[in-house]
Amino acid sequence: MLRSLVIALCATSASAIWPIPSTYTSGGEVLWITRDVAINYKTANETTHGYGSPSNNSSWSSDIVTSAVERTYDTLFTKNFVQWKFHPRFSDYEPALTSNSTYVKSITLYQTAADPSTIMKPTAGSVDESYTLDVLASGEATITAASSIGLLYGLTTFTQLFYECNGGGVYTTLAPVHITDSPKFPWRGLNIDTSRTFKPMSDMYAMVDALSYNKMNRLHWHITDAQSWPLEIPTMPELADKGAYASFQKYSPADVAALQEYGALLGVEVVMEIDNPGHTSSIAFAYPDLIAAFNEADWSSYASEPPSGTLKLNSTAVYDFLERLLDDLLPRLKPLTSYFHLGGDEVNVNAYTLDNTVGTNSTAILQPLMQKYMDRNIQQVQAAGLVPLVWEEMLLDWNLTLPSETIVQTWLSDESVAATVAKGHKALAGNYNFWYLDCGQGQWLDFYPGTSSAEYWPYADYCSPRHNWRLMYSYDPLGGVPENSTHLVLGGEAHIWSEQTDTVNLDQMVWPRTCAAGEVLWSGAKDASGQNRSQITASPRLSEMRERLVARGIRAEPIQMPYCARKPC
Ligand code: CP6
Repeated sequence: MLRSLVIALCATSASAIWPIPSTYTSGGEVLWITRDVAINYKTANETTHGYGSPSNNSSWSSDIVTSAVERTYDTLFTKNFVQWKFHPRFSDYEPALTSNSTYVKSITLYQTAADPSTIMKPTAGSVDESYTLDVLASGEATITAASSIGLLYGLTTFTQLFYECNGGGVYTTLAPVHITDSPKFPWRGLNIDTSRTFKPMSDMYAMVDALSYNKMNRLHWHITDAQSWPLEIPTMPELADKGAYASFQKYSPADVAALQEYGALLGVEVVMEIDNPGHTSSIAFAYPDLIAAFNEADWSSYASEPPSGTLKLNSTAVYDFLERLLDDLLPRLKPLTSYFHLGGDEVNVNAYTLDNTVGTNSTAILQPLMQKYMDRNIQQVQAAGLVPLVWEEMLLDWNLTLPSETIVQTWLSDESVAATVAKGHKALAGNYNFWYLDCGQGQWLDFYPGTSSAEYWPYADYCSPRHNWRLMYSYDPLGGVPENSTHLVLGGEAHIWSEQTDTVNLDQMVWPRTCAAGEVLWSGAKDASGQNRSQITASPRLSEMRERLVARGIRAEPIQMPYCARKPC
């Protein structure tokens, strides 16, 4: 009696799937699993591919499944260590491996439809990411999905059912398991800033890994900004030669392409942003004539962050520059993405008083010039076959007319998502009061000559305190959006603006807090009964997710003491 109660408790607390699936039932039977388990891949036309001999067609979809299968073995047997299971407080139940133990006999992957040709650039909504997962007590496991991405997600969930045993071996106590699962939102992203601080490519790959563990599918790469230009543009080598922080802190075309490919295999589309016309003063190191109001001393009159500087708004030289830049970049990105982010945030009209092609801060004069400027950029992005994104200011503050397919990324207020969809546009959520990971890092402006009263500068106040996972978890991208417009909310992104985040603290700054955003985006902010999801039941699951991330090489910070992580304290 006591023992079955303990097992039941253990089974409940161990069903720590993150993000939580749409439906989930489990039992209390033990199954062990070894590297000998066969994983078979059956496609719609009934071809069976055994692991190790995947289809001889070289289509991407079988590469997605093949690499997912390889990672599944690796994860289950070498990256599955949960530290607190070794504490006496949790030694209540560990199954004994005996000669009668039941093993997982086979894992069969059924793909019920052919992958769309866009599978490697999963345009929001175009790839069916759903899956069902069954693990029978007899040891047969099946994952069924319409796409190879669904199979990948099913395998990701499968690995989360298993634990490394204190005495050796890998087991689940949850059989039989039945899961059906599909995402609430098609766009589930992280925005990473590599201009304020450089991130080595190994960090970028690690972010893709961690996103994939959370069934997140977009890495928004805010690659350039005012402080440095680390992106190599072969037709304009001076941009990065002069604009990068250091010659060894640049991203080559091969780096970009390799990250795109790596992401595509893990279901993560890399979406690149070249922020402009604001946030561009790093261009002045190579092309000073294109930039107005680049002023380190009096930056605060012209920008929300030093150094100020903006691409001139009414300049044929700037137009030529933008055309060359996008001509170089977009065709290279196109094979593995459907999107390009054109920025447009935080443009300070006062910068244009120092722009010799404009010479005024009158919005009546600036607005049509901004429309023309953005029209040119958007047309080039669309001509390259990509869907443009812009920050919300272009629509909601500048009141630009944008093609209907343009995706508007909101960040400024609780009303921004509703205001965007009210104008008929698709929106991304990510209010800075909830999903900015950099808030609460304190003052960093002391070195700027224009910041004469750094002690009192209120910057820290409009982005503080630090947003813990619970606050992030309480954010609903659909807040304030009328029922008949929710389809326009594609999802959202957490943001790691990186003034004070580099390779040393990146993992801790992003994980596991971004898991909270990931669950909101995959599972929805509300549970099946329409209530906000409980942080109390999420907490032990997130603690386990954090353990998994650490086991898989991500230095995610703890959200709880091991003593309390699996049971209430
Ligand atoms: N850089 C860029 C930033 C921010 C934005 N864009 C930002 C603004 C306010 C806060 C944090 C970050 N650092 N390019 C806003 C989209 Cl609180």
